[in-house]
Amino acid sequence: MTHADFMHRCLELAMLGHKRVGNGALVGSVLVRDGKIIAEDFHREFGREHAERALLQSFTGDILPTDTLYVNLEPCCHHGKTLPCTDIILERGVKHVVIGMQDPDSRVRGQGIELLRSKGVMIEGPVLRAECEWLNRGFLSVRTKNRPWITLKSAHASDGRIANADGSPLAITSQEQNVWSHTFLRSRHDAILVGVQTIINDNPRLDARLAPLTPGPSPEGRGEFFPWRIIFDPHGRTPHDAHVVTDEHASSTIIIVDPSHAEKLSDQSQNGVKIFPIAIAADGFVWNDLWNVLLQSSGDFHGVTSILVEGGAKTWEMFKKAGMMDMEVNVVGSGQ
Ligand code: AOF
Ligand code: ZN
Repeated sequence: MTHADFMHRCLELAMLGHKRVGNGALVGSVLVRDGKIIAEDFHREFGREHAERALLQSFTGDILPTDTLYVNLEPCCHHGKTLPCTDIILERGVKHVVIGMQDPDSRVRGQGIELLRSKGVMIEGPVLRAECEWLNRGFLSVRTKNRPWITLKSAHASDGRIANADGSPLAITSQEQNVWSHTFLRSRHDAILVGVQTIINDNPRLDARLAPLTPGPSPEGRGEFFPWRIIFDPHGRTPHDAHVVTDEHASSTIIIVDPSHAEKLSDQSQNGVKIFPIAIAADGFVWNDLWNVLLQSSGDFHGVTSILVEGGAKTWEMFKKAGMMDMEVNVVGSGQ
């Protein structure tokens, strides 16, 4: 087993925190002795212990000077919701740490590494830096650009149509393409965003039901990933019987509405739907206000780090015009 193998395991563990860590980082950690993993853990939930602290708290045996701790993010050295990870690393006598990437958080940014080095801990890395940064692209974006990672996804038939002439929905993509989108797009973002017209036209469920079950931290070990669903609805037109506001996951739905129309949606919050009033300018969001709300924690919502924008055309345009995009995926279907 190599450094890369152990770092891969950190990344697998880190992914189990997806959506649960809110606006925080996805982090996994393993402790290796004589080439074997003897303990592992991950950052399980927003506000809970960080990965390496969770590991060192549950592993109560002695740490040997020859043991190596792997973690895909530089250990933090700040007092946040929990105590600094560097404290427990030093307290427990860990002598060798391998990291995957530097922490972009301004409270850490290299200082965690420096501190541990100054106390005689050997730090190696970054190992698998590109993979580590890719897994945490949302967290990186939040910490460096103050906005989530944004992917625009569109689909059109090979003849260019995105709907039937009368505006009714058109099954553009094949089942295989839909499975792919659910697995590699919907399951890999914290939230899916659409404009209200898409809700009115298509009444979509905006879930990842076609993705294979992913390994999960539940006792059963496997779980279904359920993304946040964000509806951009300036005038409060979301139908009261739409799937996204009536199904069992209604509490994962967020409606962004102009404050002057918020009243129209007030009864929807009974189902757990979150109504976020944000002033809407003529050409779309007041972006700073939008990110302020979507990156912050309030109630059982702890912020998002990545958004998949699924349309429709007006919504894509708004994001494109503002340069609010990191990746664009266009699926070309047969439109049968
Ligand atoms: C680590 N290991 O597992 C994570 C780290 O709000 P807090 O207190 O949770 O702090 C959040 C910051 O802590 C986050 O921005 C990042 O710098 C670091 N996250 N650090 O050593 C972890 N999740
Ligand atoms: Zn930490």
